[in-house]
Amino acid sequence: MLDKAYWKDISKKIIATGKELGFNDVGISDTVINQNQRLYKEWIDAKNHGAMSYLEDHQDIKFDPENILANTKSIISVRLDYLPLNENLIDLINQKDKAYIARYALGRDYHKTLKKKLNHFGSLIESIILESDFDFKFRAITDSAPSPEIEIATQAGLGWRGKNTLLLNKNNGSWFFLGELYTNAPLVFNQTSSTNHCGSCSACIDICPTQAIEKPYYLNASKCISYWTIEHKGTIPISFRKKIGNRIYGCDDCQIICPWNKFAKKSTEIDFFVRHKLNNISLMGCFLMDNHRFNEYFNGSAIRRIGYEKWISNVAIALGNAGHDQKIIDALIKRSEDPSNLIKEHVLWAISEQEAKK
Ligand code: B12
Repeated sequence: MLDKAYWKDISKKIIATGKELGFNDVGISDTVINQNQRLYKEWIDAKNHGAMSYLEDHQDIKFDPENILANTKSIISVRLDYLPLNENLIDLINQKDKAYIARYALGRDYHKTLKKKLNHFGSLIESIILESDFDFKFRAITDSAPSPEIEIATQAGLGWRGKNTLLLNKNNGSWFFLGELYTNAPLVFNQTSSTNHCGSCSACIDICPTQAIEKPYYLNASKCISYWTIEHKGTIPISFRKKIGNRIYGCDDCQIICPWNKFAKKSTEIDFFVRHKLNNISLMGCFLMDNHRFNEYFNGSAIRRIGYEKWISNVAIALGNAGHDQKIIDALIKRSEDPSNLIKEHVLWAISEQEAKK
């Protein structure tokens, strides 16, 4: 029989192993994760999820770990920092001829990196426990199954839920991904939950270009630029197009402005290093890519998942928002008869925006 002292020792070894493996933080959460289930349901009922129907479908299963792994006894939560560079991001958002791409997507698709690292972590834990004859089972998750990742990370002591709804950490800000290992091992949980340090600050709420953070800790996803430029498949409503500015893939404003991100560290994970100078790329360069080049360029990147039509449509909106430039108008006109209705519609809007600035 393995006693509590054994699992306490193993838990410490697991945390140390995770950090050696390159995770920036590791904690262990209780399996009772349903405290916010009622709020989640209210959020869904109010239709904040837009067309992300999976969030609605998961509402009854997301908060019971048994749905992820039978006989779950603990959840290991990890943090992996992704910020590749120290840059003036406010400046970049204001350079209207440049594209702004969410910083999480400048390198390799994080799902691939985290999943691989988590599975490796799980197999290392297996070898630590091996001698005890315990039949260790685990399942690695990062955004890949219905898991309330921020709730779990909070309970594991990795930070607190910020007013922008993201997990914040006093020494590391919020530029990181979360992932979990659901396990059947009775590991020793973190006992001290982090205190909230948002105080009276409302910088994230005030800066959001679309007022998507309707109140502290409450984001209406169907107003979020990240939703419109990544998750939503069809036409972007006219009312959002100007507010999107030059953000062609995701949005980071609520992180850029967060005072705790002054303490964020640059990522050392090679997979997240910038590819193809995407941190500072011109909108025209993005617009002139053909389908083949798009697929080649974004091979292994999260950006490829939105597909070429959406990419060009997003870039067209940003070109419509750029300063008046005849070269932009000429390039847009060349695509104004595009066989894709999605592209055509956004291109025509962009032309009219550019013409109006003449
Ligand atoms: C769907 C989703 C989105 C949606 C909706 C985001 C949202 N805030 O709900 C969209 C597409 C908009 C999105 C955008 C982004 N996302 Co996202 N997203 C998710 C995903 C898959 C599910 C989140 C979810 O369930 N939302 C539904 C709502 C109801 O859940 P919620 O915000 O957790 O709501 C709770 C709180 O509001 C709380 N609550 C309500 N009232 C109160 C009051 C108080 C006082 C408190 C404390 C709490 C509280 O209760 C609710 C129920 O749990 C998670 C991964 C995961 N499986 O958890 C990643 C995740 C949250 N996203 C992530 C990232 C990186 C982003 C972006 C930064 C990407 C980008 N640059 O474009 C933006 C940030 C936008 C933002 N401010 O949230 C990371 C966040 C890491 C971190 N540091 O926290 C996650 C964890 C993915 C990961 N594995 O790393 N995302």
